Amino acid sequence: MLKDAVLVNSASTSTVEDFPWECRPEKCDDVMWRYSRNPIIPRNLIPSSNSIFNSAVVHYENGYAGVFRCDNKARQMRLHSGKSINGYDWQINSEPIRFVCSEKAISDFYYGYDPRVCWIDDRYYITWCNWYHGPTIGVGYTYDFKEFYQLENAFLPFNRNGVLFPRKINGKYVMLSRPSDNGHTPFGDIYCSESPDMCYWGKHRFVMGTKPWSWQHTKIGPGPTPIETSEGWLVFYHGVLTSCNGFVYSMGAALLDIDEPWKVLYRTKSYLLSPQTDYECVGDVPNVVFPCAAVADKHKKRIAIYYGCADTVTGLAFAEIDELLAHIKKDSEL
Ligand code: BMA
Repeated sequence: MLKDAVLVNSASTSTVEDFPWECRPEKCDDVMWRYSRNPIIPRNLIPSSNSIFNSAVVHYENGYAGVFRCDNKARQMRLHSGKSINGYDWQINSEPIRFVCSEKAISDFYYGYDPRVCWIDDRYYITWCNWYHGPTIGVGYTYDFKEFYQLENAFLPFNRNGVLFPRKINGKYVMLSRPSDNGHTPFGDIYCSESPDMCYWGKHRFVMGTKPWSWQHTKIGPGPTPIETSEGWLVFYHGVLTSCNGFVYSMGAALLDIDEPWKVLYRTKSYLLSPQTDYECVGDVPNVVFPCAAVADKHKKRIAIYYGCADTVTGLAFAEIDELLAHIKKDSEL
C-alpha cells in the first residue's frame, strides 16, 4: 500500500477545490486517460497565435497560473503568461513575457519555447528552450506571473527540456535535461545536473537513454516537474520513435531515487499515452504528445497532465496516483 504518495510542500500539489479532473471513461482500462473535452486550449485563444501547446501550469493562489508556448502568426516561438481559476479555462496574456535581464549578452529573445514552471522555496522558476547561438536552457523566475526575471542560461548550447526538481536535493538545485544538436535532433538521453546557486551547473550524471525498437527508440526527454512520492521521484517523459512518416512522440514515466535522482528505479516499458486522437495526430506537426506540466491533488491522489498535441493545441490527461505508481512498477523495464 502506498502511504502519502505526494509531498505536502510541493507547489505541484493542491488543496484547491477546483482540480481539473474527470473519472476514467467506462470501458477504458488504460492507466491514463484523456479529458473528454480536449483540447482545452485552442490554437487561436489569443489573436496573435498560430498555435498554443507544450505549456506549463502550476497551482497559484486559489487557482492556477502558467507559462504558455504561443507560436505567433509570423511563426516566432514566444512565451506568454496566463491564469485560470479552474485549470480548464485560461486567460492568456496577449503580449509575450519580457524578462528583466541585466546581462545583455543573453537577453536577446530570438526564440523561447517548451517552458516548465517549478516552485522552489519562495518563487516560481521558469526553464525553457532558449536561443543562445542555438537551443540551450534558459532560466528565470517570477513571484506573481506579472514580472519575470531572467538568470544565466544553465548550459552551453545545445540542450533542450530543462526540468527542475521542486526542492534542493542534498543542498543543491537539481535539473534534468537533454543535450541535443542545433536541429531536429535524431538522438537524445536524459541527464541530471546540480547547482549550488542556480547559475553554475555541474556534476552531470546520465539518467537514462533510448530503448531500441520501441516507442522510445530515437530520443527521450524529461517532461513535467518531478513529483515527490513515497516510491521515488515520479517523472513523466516523452519518447520518440522514427517511423517512415517521421517522428512519433509518446509519453511514459519513471521513478527515480529520492536522494540520487540519476538512479532509475522503474521505467515504463509501454507508453502511457501515444498520439491516437485527431488533435494529437493532425496539426502543424502530426503525431505528437508532449507533456510539460503535471498538477496533483494530494488528498484525492490524482494527477492531471498538461500536454502539447501535434504542436498545435493543449490537452489534459488524468491518472490515479496509486494505480499509476503500481503500474509503473509492474510494467517496468530498465
Ligand atoms: C521537439 C520540440 C518540441 C516539439 C517536438 C515535435 O524537438 O521542438 O517543441 O513538440 O519537437 O515537433
